[in-house]
Amino acid sequence: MMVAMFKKFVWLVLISMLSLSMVAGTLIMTSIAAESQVHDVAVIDVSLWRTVVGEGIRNGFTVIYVVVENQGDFTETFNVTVYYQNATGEYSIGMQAVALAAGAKTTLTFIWYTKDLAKTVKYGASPQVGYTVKVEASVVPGEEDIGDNTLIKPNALYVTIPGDVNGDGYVYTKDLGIIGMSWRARVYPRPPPFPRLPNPNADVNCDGVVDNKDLGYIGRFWHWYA
Ligand SMILES: [Ca+2]
Ligand SMILES: [Ca+2]
Repeated sequence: MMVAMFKKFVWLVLISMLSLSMVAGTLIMTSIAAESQVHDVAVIDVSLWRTVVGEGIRNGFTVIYVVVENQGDFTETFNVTVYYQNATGEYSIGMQAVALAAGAKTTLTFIWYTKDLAKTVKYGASPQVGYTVKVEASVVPGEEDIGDNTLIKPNALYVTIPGDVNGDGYVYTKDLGIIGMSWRARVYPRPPPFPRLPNPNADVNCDGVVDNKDLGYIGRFWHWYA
């Protein structure tokens, strides 16, 4: 009788130990799975459509294409802000909110009006200096990998004398050649990859077509130095 009860007790202890360890095992597995799930958004590419603009062009603009990606395991909503930098500081170009499912990416479009930007190009400088563009994705709750939330593109946009379409600080035959290559072409913003031609920099007055009006700037500033 005692022996039978003892055997039963031993079995009970063994079974409970086994089920406890199974529960513990499940708990451990669950917590490992939870730990490998992350919150992580990233700015993975920044490209500018027009890369050279004339100083003071009334309707001057370029377009900035920003690719952001949700590299985490949850749907995220975050802000993407684009700034430009020069020697005096950092200024906002625009901000957009974006919602992305896990693993998804998207291209955002920002228009950058350039009329009030001071010239950066100086004839003879090597390399030429342009405005730096910085893109920042806001940190989402629980995010640890925040290094890829910021992407900086140095010399993203060169501002120069109108007609200096290659941005080397001098208005001459090379600029004329670039206008010639895109002559009569319509230029309009489109996401990358950008075609080699037409060259949007050739549209000096930023009205969407390369024509006599753009050639007029070359004539007006012929052989001028920035
Ligand atoms: Ca030039
Ligand atoms: Ca034009």
